[in-house]
Amino acid sequence: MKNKVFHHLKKNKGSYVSGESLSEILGVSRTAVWKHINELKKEGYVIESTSRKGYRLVSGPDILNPFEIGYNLETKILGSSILYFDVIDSTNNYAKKVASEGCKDGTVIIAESQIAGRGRLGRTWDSSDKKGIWMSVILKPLVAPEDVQIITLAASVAVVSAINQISGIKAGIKWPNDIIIEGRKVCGILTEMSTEMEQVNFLVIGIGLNVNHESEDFPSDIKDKAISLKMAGCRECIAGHGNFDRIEIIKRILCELERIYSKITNGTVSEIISEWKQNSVTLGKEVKVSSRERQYSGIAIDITDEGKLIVKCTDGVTREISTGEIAVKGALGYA
Ligand code: BT5
Repeated sequence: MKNKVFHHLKKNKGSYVSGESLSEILGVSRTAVWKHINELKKEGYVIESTSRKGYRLVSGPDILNPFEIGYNLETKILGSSILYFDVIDSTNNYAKKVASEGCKDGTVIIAESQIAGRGRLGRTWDSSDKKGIWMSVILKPLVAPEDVQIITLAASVAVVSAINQISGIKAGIKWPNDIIIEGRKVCGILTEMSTEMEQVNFLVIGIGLNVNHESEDFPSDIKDKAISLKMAGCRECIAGHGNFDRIEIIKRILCELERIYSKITNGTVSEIISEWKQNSVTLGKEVKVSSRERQYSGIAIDITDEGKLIVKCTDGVTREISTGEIAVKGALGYA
């Protein structure tokens, strides 16, 4: 009921709604309405009330309230269920747990901070409290395990597109799925899956996006290579208090991810590849590839329909790289 009160206040975009009309619409007493308003105020919502005009939503707290994310969310599957934590070890860990217990397709796990945020290959992901978006999306696609790479690429395209729509900032994708602004990493994606007999049971797409960090919020070991949307600027797009609205960004990412994910189900995967290429900061560049076996240098010339990077190596051989790390040569050397 508290959520419904919020929705009606939000719908009226800063105008007053009388206690009487709220009680009529929601079918509860005016005292009950008043109680829910007080609960919202306790959570940090600023709601003006006057006895003549009623209630007016002025602003909300900077927390990722699931009912705010769900408000007018224009998706069919993603965000069908949103589980929210103040602190968690890792949203990917929790996502894998609930997915293996049988949760809804499109369930999203979100946390304000992670104490054991994970990157790939056992690396850590810095997840400062309330500064970023640390979330995992559970998908149950009807694809074979070898086709999962394309969904990871789809996720990076969705994040780049959401960043651009919200902030006007043009981020780029470093293969396979690091998202980069001004040569620094703003977002990392960790895709994990459970498979059985050549079939994917579920997929967890973990997205870590730095949003409202100042440079000093990053630990010293990544200070020179990490950036947030706030640091990247675009002042006119930032809400009055100087921060980006993390809820609007989450909603946009979920919408974009669903838009791009639908290309897998309706067989237009080539469009994902083409969007990825348009946003790539890797193709056409000199790269160094480190795989488990050895290192190669060369030019990244293309990606395959499955998302493998094609590198024309300095030894004359053209190789398709499916795993491993790459460093891309830019103005300041390889990064
Ligand atoms: C990634 O790994 O980039 C995937 C990161 C995925 C994080 C999300 S948050 C929600 C979900 N739950 C989780 O537990 N994880 C996912 P990788 O390519 O291995 O990059 C890791 C490296 O990036 C680290 O070794 C650092 O050098 C650097 N790094 C760590 N935290 C960073 C941050 N906040 N911003 C930029 N770079 C960071």
